[in-house]
Amino acid sequence: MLLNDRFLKACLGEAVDQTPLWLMRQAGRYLPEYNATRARAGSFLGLAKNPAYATEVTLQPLDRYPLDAAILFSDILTIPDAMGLGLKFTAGEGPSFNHPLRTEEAVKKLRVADMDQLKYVFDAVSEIRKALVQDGKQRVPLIGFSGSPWTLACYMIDGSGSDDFRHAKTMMFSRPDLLEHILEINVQSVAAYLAEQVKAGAQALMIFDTWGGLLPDGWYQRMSLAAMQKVIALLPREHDGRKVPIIIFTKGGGLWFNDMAQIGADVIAVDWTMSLSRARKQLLEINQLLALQGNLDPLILFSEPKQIAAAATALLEDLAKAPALKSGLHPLDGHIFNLGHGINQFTPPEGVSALAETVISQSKALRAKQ
Ligand code: 1CP
Repeated sequence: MLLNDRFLKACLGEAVDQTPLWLMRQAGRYLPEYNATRARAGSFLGLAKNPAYATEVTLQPLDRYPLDAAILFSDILTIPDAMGLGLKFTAGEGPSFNHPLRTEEAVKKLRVADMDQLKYVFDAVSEIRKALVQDGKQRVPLIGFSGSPWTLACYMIDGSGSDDFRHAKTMMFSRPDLLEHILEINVQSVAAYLAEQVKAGAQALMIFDTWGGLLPDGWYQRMSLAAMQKVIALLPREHDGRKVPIIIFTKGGGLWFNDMAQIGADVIAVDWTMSLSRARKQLLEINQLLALQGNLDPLILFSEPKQIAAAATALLEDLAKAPALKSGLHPLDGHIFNLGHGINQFTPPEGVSALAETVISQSKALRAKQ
């Protein structure tokens, strides 16, 4: 029933005809049609909390580019919002919370998010699934997502975006018991949230650990990785007779790549600090046969189309020279092309067309060579 299942196949380490492509934050402010819908919705939250608008913007990048997956249009901050922290978006300043967790009393009052408060997200998932169907067939699979327990804790404690998440890290160093209490509640919330997304129709799941890279070695494993491992252990691995692949992403986590490979995920998304050939070799060394996702520097998309094409080609050629994940596969199999982080809001939309054309043509040409 899936017209295009390249993305799911690549996640599970199966052979494909060309490398699947999607982009973190593929729906968003770099697209004029997104800005037009957001203006109609009145605000970011008005958009994200309305399943009809969320569906509309989820499909926008798929109508413009030949992408191989859709990602639910929502935000990682929906969970702390449902916990009662009071999410607001101030124009030009980004998200913030009215009630950040700054005292022991506030931390002890925190409860697992009520899934009824997040019904608008699950409604969006089922509406997007329906909208993806064309002539009785689903165009591409739908990815559901959540922030990691640690990354959510960063926003919950600091109360907004930050360069260093000073309050979250101060709590970690001075009162690790309080942070661990928050993380435990986040683990339960994230697992319930992702499981509900699967029930509503999400066909793969991604956990965004955007701020894991702020942690010292040792603390990362204890505070971020361990919590993601607990989430993964709680998740359904199959739905409707199909496997539901899990993708994990720690921005700045290259040093911990081998640790990340051992917590039960199917795919590791890497940022641009590590080459895919090196990542593939490390996976084979430790015999963890996970797929890879990534990892073009998103700022490449500000260059000329020729330069974008050269960078994407170089990335594919690097992986094509690495050993295959399993015998019988091409080295390019078991890879989902993506950026190393979300697409920048000022990206010229034409840059993405150059990228998509190159990924299709070069990943086919390199496969034909062997
Ligand atoms: O004004 C606007 O229109 C808001 C911009 C915006 C968008 C388009 C925000 C606010 N969130 C989103 C959507 C979003 N966020 C998606 C779905 C879109 C898609 O992928 O197509 C996803 C997956 C996210 C995830 C997200 N939100 C992350 C993790 C991924 C990453 O990029 O690192 C994080 C850290 C957030 C928090 C957040 N939400 C929005 C902003 C501006 C931020 C960053 C805040 C900060 O740290 O300063």
